[in-house]
Amino acid sequence: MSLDLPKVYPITDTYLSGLSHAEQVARLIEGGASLIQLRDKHAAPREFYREAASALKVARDHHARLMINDRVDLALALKADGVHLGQTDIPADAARQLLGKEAIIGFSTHNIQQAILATSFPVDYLAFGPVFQTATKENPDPSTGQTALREVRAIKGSLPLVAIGGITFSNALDVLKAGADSVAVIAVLLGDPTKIAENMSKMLAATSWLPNDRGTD
Ligand code: TZP
Ligand code: MG
Repeated sequence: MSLDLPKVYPITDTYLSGLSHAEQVARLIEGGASLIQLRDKHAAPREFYREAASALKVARDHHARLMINDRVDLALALKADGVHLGQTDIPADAARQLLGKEAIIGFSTHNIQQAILATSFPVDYLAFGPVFQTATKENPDPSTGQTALREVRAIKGSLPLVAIGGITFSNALDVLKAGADSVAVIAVLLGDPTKIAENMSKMLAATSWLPNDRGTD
């Protein structure tokens, strides 16, 4: 069955927010988040494991789903809901073998060729971007723009599509109209740690104009 993706898919960032992953998850859930990705490019695996375990407790208490960026081993050990893989992480079929068929596996793509290739992988959603310029990711691929996002929409079949990179309150709806099923966001939600819940619910409101199951108009 196709993954039921919420319109807004927040990703944690401890540098940007200055908060633990668990605290970010608590505030994002307060603002209405139901699927959250833990991303940490700096913490040692042991530290990320400990932090992710606390964050998972918060998520479970509120029936939210939690994804782990990059680390299939952590996702497996913690029984997280799934893993988000990049182009240099272990292959999706190996991750699927380890995590099983119930796990959610997401996969990052940065151009149309990568997206075409990924349609044959055992993944539950494709991420595509950065659609716009982003200051959050180190050494990002070139911005794709919305035309490329439309191209990906045309080739992706029924695979849910997550747009990422530079998404704001003002461009999120356009990105959904261009073909994304969901927007993954970091800076716009976490830049001001006192406003995480408020900004999360504002982003949900900004993206609520299209029905979840909109057709292929
Ligand atoms: N992958 C592509 S862009 C990006 C990642 C992880 C960062 C997105 O962050 P922001 O702050 O929403 O631009
Ligand atoms: Mg990665």
